Amino acid sequence: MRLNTLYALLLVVLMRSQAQQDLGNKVFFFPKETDTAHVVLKPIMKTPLRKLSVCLRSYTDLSRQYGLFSLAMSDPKVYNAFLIMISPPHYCSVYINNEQISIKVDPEVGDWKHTCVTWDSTSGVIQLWINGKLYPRKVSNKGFSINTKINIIVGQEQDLFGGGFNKSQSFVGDLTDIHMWDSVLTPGDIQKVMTNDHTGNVINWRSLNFDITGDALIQPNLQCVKQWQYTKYTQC
Ligand SMILES: *[C@@H]1O[C@H](CO)[C@@H](O)[C@H](O)[C@H]1NC(C)=O
Ligand SMILES: [Ca+2]
Repeated sequence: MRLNTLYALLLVVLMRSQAQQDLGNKVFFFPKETDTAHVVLKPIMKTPLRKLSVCLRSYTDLSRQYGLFSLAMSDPKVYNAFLIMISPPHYCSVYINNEQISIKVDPEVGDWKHTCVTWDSTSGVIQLWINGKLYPRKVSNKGFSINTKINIIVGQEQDLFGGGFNKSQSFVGDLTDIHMWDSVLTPGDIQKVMTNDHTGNVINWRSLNFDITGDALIQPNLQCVKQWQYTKYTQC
C-alpha cells in the first residue's frame, strides 16, 4: 500500500517534469547580458535528422553578434551541429556540422523579426527566410545527419555540450513562436508559420517541453502577430 503511494507520487513528479506547456501569447524574455541565462528545449526526436526547419520570432536591440538557436551534438562532439548566429546589421550565419555559411541580409531594424532556416542533407541546400523573404540559397554538409544525442538551447550559444557560454554572444530580448520540424517547409508552410497557423513536430511552441536556467523569464507577448501581412500587430 505504502509502496503504491510512493510509486503514485513518483509518477506525478515524473509527469510534472515532463509536462508540456502551451506558450501561445508568451515570450521568453532575457533581460540582460549574462553567460548563464538560457532555456533548454527538449525535442521530440526518435531518428536522426536529415532534413530540418527551424522558425522563431525575435525582438532585440542588440547591435553585437548573438546566437538565436544553438543545437549541439555530444557524440561525435559537434557543438555547432546546427546554429543560427546573427551579426547585425548585415549578416546571418547558419552553421551545419561546424561549417559557417554567412548570408547577407537586409539591415536589422528595431522590430520583431521572423526567421526560418531549412536544411536538406540530400542536397545540402540551406534556405533562410526572414519576415517571409527568401535570401540567396547556400549549400552545406550534403550527406551529414544530426543524431539524437543533442542539446538545443536558446539564450546562449554552446561552445561545449550544454555549456561553454560567452556573454558577448548571448541573446538579450524576447523570443517567441519557436518551432522545429524534421522536414523542409514549403513556402506555403512558411507563410502559415508566420501567422501562427503551423506548428513544429520536433519542437512545438504550443506544447513545449523546456527547462529555464538563470535570469530568463516567461512574459506575456504584448504584440501578438496574428495576420502578419495585413495588420502587423494585434493585442493579445
Ligand atoms: C566571446 O565572444 C566574443 C565576440 O564574438 C569573441 O570576441 C571572444 O573571443 C569570445 N570569447 C571566448 C572565450 O570565446
Ligand atoms: Ca561561442
